Amino acid sequence: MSRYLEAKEMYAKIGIDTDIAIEKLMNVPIALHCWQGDDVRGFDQKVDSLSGGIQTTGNYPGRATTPEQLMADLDIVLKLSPGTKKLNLHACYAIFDDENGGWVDRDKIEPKHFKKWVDFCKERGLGCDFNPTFFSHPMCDPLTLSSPNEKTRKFWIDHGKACIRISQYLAEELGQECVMNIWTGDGFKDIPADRIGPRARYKEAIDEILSEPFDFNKVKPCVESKVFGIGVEAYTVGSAEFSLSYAAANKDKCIPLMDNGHYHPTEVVSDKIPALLVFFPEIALHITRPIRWDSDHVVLLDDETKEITKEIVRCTDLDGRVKIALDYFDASINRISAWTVGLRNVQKALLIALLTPDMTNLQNSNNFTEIMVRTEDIKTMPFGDVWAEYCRKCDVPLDNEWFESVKKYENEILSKRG
Ligand code: RNT
Ligand code: ZN
Repeated sequence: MSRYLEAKEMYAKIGIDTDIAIEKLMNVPIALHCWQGDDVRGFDQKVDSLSGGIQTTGNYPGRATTPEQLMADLDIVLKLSPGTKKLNLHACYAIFDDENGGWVDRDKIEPKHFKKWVDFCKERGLGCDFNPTFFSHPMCDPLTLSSPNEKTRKFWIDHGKACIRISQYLAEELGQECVMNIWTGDGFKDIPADRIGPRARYKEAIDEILSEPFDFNKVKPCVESKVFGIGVEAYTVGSAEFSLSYAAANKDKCIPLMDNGHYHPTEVVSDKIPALLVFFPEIALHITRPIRWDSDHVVLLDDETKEITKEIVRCTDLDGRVKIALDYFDASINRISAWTVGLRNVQKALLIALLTPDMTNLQNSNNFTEIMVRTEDIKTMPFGDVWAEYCRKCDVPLDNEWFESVKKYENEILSKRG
C-alpha cells in the first residue's frame, strides 16, 4: 500500500477524510506578494533605500530590476508552489512605456499602467490584489494621508482614489475580488505634541479615498494597523485601535487587515481572528514572521502560523471570509526560495489545520484532558505523506525536490543580473 493510502487510513480513524482536505485546500486563494522579488522597490521611483517605516536588509545578488525579470521570477515560484495563487501588487509596480504614454506620478496612475500585469495574470489564471504605495516617495513629508500640509494630503488622497479605480479594473478584468490594502507608515520618531490631529486627518483622508465609486463585492478596501516602525517608534497614526474602529464604523466599504508582525511580541493574531470574526463578515491577513519586531522574515511552519491557519479553518471552513496574503521580504537570501518556502509553509499549515479534528464538543463538555492528549497525538500523525499527495495532485515538486531547480536558475539567470 502506498504511504498516502496508509496515512489516509490513519487519519480516517480520527475522523478525517484526507481526500476532502486536499480538495478543499486546492481552492483557497493565497496572495503572493510581488515585493519579495525586488526588496519592495518597484519601478516608478529611483529608490536607494526604503523610507516610510519599512526596511529591507541584506544584499543578496539577483534582485529583479525590471517587470520582465520580476515576472520571470514569479513564474518559478508559481511552478514550485501548490494550490490556488493570486498576485499581490503595489502601485509602485506600475509599468510605464511608450505605448501607454510614459511615466506619471502616483496621483495620476491609471488602469493602463497595469495592463501588462493583467495579461500576466490572465495567462496564468490568477486573480490580483492591490496596494496603494504610501512610502518611498518624495511626497512623503514624511507624513502622507495624515499630513497637516494640504498639498501633501491631496496628492496621497488622489493616489488612493486612483488605486480604487485600478482595483476595480483588476477585479473586473480577472473576474475575482481585489483586496486593496491601505497602509501608511505615518507616525513620529518621538513623543508627539498632537496625537489626535493626525488621526482625525487620516480618517478624513480615508473617507475621501473610499468615496471614489467602487463595487464592494469586487473591491475589498482594507485598513492595516501597525504598532511602530523603524524611525517612527513613538507613535503610529494608523494604530490598532484607529484601524479597527475605522473598519467597524465603515463596514459597508472597508474591512480590517491584521499583519502578524504589527503587534506587541506577546500578542497573537491567531486569537484576534475569532474576535474580529464575531463582528466583521470579512477580514484580511498579512502572514509574516516577526522576530522581536516587524522584521518580515520568511514564514516558517512554526506554532503561530499553524495556530493562525487553525483559526481560519475552524472559524470559516475556508469559505473566503478571511483573505489570506503573504507579506515578508528578506533581501539576505535567494528571493525565489524565500517566496517559495513561505508560500509552501502557509499551505502546509492550512493542510495541518484541515487534518485536525474539530474538538468543540470536547471543550463544551469540559473534556480538557482529552483535548490536550489528542492535540499532542496529532503531532506525530503522518502529515508529510498527505502533503506529498497534495503536491502530486497539484503537479508541483515535493519537499526536497525543488531547491536544485532554484539553484540552477540562480546560476544561470540571477547571478548574471547586474
Ligand atoms: C508594512 C506593512 C505593509 C507592507 C507592504 C509592502 O509594515 O506590513 O503591508 O509590508 O505593503
Ligand atoms: Zn503588512
